[in-house]
Amino acid sequence: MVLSGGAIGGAALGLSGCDARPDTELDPKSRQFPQDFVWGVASAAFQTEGAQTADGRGPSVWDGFETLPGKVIDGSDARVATDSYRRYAEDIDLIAAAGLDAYRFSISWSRILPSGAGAINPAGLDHYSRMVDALLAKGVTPYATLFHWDLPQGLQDKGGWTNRDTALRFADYADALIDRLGDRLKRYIILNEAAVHTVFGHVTGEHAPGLKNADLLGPVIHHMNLGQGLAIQALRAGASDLSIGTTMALQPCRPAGGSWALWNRLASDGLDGLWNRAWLDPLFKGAYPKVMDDFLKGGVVRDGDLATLRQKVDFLGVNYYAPAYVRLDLNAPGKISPTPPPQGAELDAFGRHIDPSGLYEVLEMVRRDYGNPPVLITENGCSDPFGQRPAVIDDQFRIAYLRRHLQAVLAAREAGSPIGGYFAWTLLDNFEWALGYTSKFGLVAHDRATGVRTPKASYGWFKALAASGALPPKP
Ligand code: GCO
Repeated sequence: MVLSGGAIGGAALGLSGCDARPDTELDPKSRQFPQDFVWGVASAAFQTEGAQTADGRGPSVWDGFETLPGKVIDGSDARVATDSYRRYAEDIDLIAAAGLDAYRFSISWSRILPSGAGAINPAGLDHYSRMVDALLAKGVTPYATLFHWDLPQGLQDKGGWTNRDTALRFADYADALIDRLGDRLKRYIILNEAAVHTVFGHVTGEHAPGLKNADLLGPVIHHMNLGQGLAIQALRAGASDLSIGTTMALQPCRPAGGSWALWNRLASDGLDGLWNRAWLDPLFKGAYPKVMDDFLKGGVVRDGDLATLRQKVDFLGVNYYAPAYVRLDLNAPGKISPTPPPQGAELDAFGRHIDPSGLYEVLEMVRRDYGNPPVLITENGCSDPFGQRPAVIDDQFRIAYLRRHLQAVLAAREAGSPIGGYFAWTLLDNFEWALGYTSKFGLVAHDRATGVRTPKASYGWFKALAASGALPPKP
């Protein structure tokens, strides 16, 4: 998920376009990934599990949100989704049959602590324990995300991430996980795309919890960063042999051109601060970028917090889909409005620019500005054209998208970025948040009527790639 003109209405407003940028086909010297490169697929609990009342799970913010009229465009919900809570063994078989090394999934906080705090639900832990065992039995390494946007409703009722206490409860949740799973589950991703949850959930209202208040940006950003720091500490206290990272939706932020280009540059720098650096700077430097000053007034950051935010991570997870194009708009929240990509740019189903050079650009930013940490690409992929139509099984457009972005990964590695793995988003067509089931990102189609899973051409292509580690050239 990324910030885009289409997603928050900029394109619909017919805003002025950006200066044209040539589309790129990055050209790495070698097409060979190293032997130990990690090939995987990624998913998220709410988008796949279904079984929303099974085994004592409590409600999450998305359970209520998805039932509100108009919030999910096809009127659908995730009560069944891909039924992966029950059918996880089939999913794991598909991953193993593709010869993949790793599966990134997320744990539902409200299965472990049904109201977000208080009594632990052992049946929830049992589920993930069985899943971890099933993965390990097939030789697939589990990577568990702790928070993929499904905050327990009980915590939202007390203010959710606007309330500092949520950060402390997040650490309790991490503690419960490490205690039960830490002997076998060694790889953790703390937050998934906190910027998306912050902006879509608290400013534009397109995602749960559906709030629309730009004043919440500061507290939500800080409390998520604080929760992340505390959760990392809790995990490390529980086991000493973990690999811990966090996943961000990094996007190059590009200004609209034309006569307002200089002003628009202010907007794109501002968005870069809020979207990318408000998360990277605290983690790697123990500080907030200047753009956060106004948002963090009033004692949100307490003494000692910045030291907690700065943690050693074993890797940074980078999710990349498309660049963001913006312009200055004095009437918009944060004075930033999305704007369409350059005229003539190649677009994806969301109307976003398909631009692998943007992935190269954010990887270069991480290398240059943040001490060149180990990186995993924890999500990258593209959707079928929108609509209720059946999945495209011969999905050559997806193969082309993956291939071109993997070229950017190879090029960034050659420039010196230690990128150790790539997780395609996603295994199965699933519940795409506010787009319901109209947007399909899977390497495998999922028939909602029968539950049948049908591999697409991209599944076979990715399987061959994982086996050889050699990226095929442009056909
Ligand atoms: C994300 C999301 C996914 C989306 C994907 C496609 O982290 O962005 O994990 O939930 O499905 O991005 O929009």
